[in-house]
Amino acid sequence: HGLTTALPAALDRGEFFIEYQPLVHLGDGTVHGAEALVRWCHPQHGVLGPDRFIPLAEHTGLIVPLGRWVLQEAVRQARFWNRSHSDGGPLRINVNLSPTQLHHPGLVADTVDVLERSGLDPGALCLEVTESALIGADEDLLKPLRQLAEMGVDIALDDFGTGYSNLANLRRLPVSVLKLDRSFTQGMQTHPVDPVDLKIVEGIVSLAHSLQLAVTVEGVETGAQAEQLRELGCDTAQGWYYARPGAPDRIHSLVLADA
Ligand code: G
Ligand code: G
Ligand code: MN
Ligand code: NA
Repeated sequence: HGLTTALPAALDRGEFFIEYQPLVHLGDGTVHGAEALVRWCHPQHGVLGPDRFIPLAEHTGLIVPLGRWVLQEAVRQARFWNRSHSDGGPLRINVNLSPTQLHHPGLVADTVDVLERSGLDPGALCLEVTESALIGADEDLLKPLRQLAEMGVDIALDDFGTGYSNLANLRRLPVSVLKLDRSFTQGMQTHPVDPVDLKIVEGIVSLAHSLQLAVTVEGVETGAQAEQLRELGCDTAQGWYYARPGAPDRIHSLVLADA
């Protein structure tokens, strides 16, 4: 595969860049943080989304150095935002971790190193792991996440609700945030909203809160969805209704606008 063989040189040449999508508080619409989403500016094919190359990078192992670069870059960016604006609590930065990164023995040391060199408060970092990556996870896999959580790093379960995980299992995971999958948000768009969908989201939120987990909703595209999800008790949201993923300056101006 042409893209696969081009990946290592692309990393050396600096062809990857990061877009940031804001996460907002559903209560008052202020910015809570941003999720880092990597893109590849390919010299022939133009800008490629992560769906085009993350699976290839996973397969070849390049995801480890690429993921380290994303983490370093996103943390540096968050540190910059927080240096110029710190009242109202630090802006959070969310970074996705793929299963190979989760299994990589250097995960904790690399993360500690990136945080120390940037000076970012570990509590301002949230690592997103998909629900499916943690299904059936044993203690060996959970230990690094536990160590990171003990340092104050938040761990989020991404795409929650799609992985058929045992809800009782949530108790033993070192997770502090559930990111409710976009499909639930889409369910809040029908008129009238399906009462079963409402009950399901209500149930997830109540379980999450009883376990001291925050709930983030993904894929909010309309004000009606935002309002419905706020009424259901969700804490933070992300989606095109607020902003598409974009350049870091945009997050900076949104935060300054809140101040
Ligand atoms: O906007 P979007 O097409 O950017 O992202 C699609 C998916 O790609 C996201 O759901 C996310 O899980 C994944 N993704 C984006 N950036 C990264 C990254 O830096 N590392 C990993 N492992 N996945 C990412
Ligand atoms: O990590 P994850 O898979 O959740 O990444 C979020 C993905 O969802 C990215 O590909 C991003 O571009 C996409 N996305 C973000 N907001 C919206 C939205 O409001 N609607 C839709 N359809 N996709 C979104
Ligand atoms: Mn994510
Ligand atoms: Na997701």
